[in-house]
Amino acid sequence: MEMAVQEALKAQGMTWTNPLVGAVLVKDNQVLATGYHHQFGREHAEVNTLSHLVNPKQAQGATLYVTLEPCSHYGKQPPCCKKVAEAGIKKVVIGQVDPHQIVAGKGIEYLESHGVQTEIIGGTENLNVAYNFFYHQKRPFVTLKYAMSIDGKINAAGKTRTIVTGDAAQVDVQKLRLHNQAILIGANTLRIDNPLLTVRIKNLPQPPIRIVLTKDANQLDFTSRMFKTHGEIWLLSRTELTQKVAENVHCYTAANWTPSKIVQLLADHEIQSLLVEGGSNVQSQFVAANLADEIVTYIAPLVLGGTALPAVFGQALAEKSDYQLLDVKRFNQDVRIRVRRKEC
Ligand code: AOF
Ligand code: ZN
Repeated sequence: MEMAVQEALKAQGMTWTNPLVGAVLVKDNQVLATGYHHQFGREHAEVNTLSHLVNPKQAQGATLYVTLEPCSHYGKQPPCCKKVAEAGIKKVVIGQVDPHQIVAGKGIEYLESHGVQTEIIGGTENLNVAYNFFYHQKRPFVTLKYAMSIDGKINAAGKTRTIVTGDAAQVDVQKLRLHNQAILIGANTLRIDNPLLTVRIKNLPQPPIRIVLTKDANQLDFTSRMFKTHGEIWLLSRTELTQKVAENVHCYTAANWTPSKIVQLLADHEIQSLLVEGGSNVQSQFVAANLADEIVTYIAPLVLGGTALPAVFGQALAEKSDYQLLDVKRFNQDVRIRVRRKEC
């Protein structure tokens, strides 16, 4: 199963709202074939693995290790459980049951009723944290990310951008973006940082949707770097946009875009994950609404001083929020701390 997990990870960032799935076909203690789901819309891990056999007959009597329950529905691809049974596979060892309602145990039922043994061993859930969360909670998994100085500040006083962390930490942020289907910033961050919010370490077929939260979309500076790049951009505004900006720019209006409304909009579009990159006011609204599921903090050995802008600032909390530590990792001079909400 560990090999199957490594297979699945090869497609990081490529499967969009589909899960990462890997598989290994074994017979007589020998690996016959490995495979994974390469890209959203393409063949599933099971079929990809079977396609690597020199002779399809080799599958007869073999055991398939797969990180997720084989699917049972006709979607963009035909049902894998049928292909597995037809191939003559004797047993399927499954990393986790698919939480997606269209499958959710039906793949296992099909296999069992067609003479294929199944065993659920668990342990692959971390491959698809947001996917699992989305189908259980019916809303996207929200991650807050910020970089701060050792004295807890994200920006020096004034209106210019402060580079807090070094290169290695910034590459890590690219990986974080790879795992999210949407990235949110506030209008102030757009103005001050002028970020691209793109993934530059891999060419993604479906890059994360970039979302800007603003009171009035008409006040945004459309000459910002972000608007010169490809990929969808959503503007969440109180007022309608009076001009057409570009094909890739969409404006959604509401009287007040609270975190729960934002999360609902994303859920309606089946977006499973959201990365909130700033600024401190937008992030504090997510914390106050108890909608910050994971917080990723980079801490740099730098003191910005008492007048600089603190992290997650602007909104009082009704009560303190407890998180649990996921891990601590060093990136040269910087340290990354990841915490997750206890209920997640
Ligand atoms: C994948 N890859 O290897 C497996 C999946 O629209 P479809 O046909 O691609 O179906 C997507 C669903 O199929 C997905 O939500 C999950 O429930 C199931 N299994 N999906 O993309 C795979 N095994
Ligand atoms: Zn499938």
